[in-house]
Amino acid sequence: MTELLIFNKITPQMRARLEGDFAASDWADVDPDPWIDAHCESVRFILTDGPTGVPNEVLESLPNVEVISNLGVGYDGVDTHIALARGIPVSHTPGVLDQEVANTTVMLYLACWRNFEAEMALARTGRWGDHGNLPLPHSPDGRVIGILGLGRIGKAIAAKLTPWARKILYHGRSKQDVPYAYHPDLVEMAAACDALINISPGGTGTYRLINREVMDAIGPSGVLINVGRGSTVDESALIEALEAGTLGKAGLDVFENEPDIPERLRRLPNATLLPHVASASIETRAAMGDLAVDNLIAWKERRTLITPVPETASLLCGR
Ligand code: A2R
Repeated sequence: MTELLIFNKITPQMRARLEGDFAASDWADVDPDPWIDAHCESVRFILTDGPTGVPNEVLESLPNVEVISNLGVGYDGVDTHIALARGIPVSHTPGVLDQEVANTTVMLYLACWRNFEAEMALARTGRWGDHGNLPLPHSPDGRVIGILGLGRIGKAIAAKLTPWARKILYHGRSKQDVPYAYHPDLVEMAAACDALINISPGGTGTYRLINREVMDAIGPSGVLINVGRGSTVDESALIEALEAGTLGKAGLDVFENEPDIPERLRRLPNATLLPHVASASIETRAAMGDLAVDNLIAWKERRTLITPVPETASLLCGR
């Protein structure tokens, strides 16, 4: 009988580790209704990731779930209100991906300013000679960089982008003891910076926080980078702003309806696009996979979690 139900795609290394400790099934491989009828009582553990999440109706049909392990730091696909109400603690994988996401952000930042997607495409066409070089872009040097979400990853991004920054600003719900300038108002920070980087969590609190007003404030010579969640940016307003040139450029790793990227966005020469790969190196994904599996094993062996999410941490008190 299945103890562990897996919703996301996992690496062979993760599967090898899990097979030693759990009887597991993949949700993608089962015929949902008959499978639930046969196995609903036996499932005690769930593994998923941020974008995949756990459908509430499936969770509802599994009465004996004890824990949900989320691969990745963002867990906006898991309804933590329902998990808390059911007494199900949730874990995630913070910390181990900070440097890799910051690496990707630096590459996206530089690629955006220097128009690398178009430059690389031109180099590959074989028409460089006929076409000549593209118009000169502005330099990434000496910029005022604003960070929305100066948490673990935001701080790693700030450190890695320091060589290009004349000044670093940040916005969040609270001021921190850091050597960067706090801006309690997001629109005001957007107006003050050359590049705004989003690395805040997804979910209702940040839903479309980067709206038309924020994009207008970044302005026609400014850059928006999104390595947080697609839901934080109003994607329709973003496409309109990039088409009209009221926002200069965008560098995007995340989108509203992944894996679909709207065709209008894909056609834009002033958008640099990545398929949600900010943490996607062999080493970092291995560390994230290990931590996600370690959390499941910690629960099975000791009824505790190594890296619980704050919303359900109270369920672990006294363990
Ligand atoms: O608001 P604060 O002072 O608690 O700062 C947090 C900020 N944040 C927000 N800022 C503005 N409006 C909000 N509604 C809001 N909610 C949270 O985001 C904090 O500085 C930052 C999140 O930092 P950490 O919790 O350390 O998360 P981490 O590991 O940096 O990952 C951030 C996100 C993930 O949730 C995934 O969506 C993505 O990066 O991979």
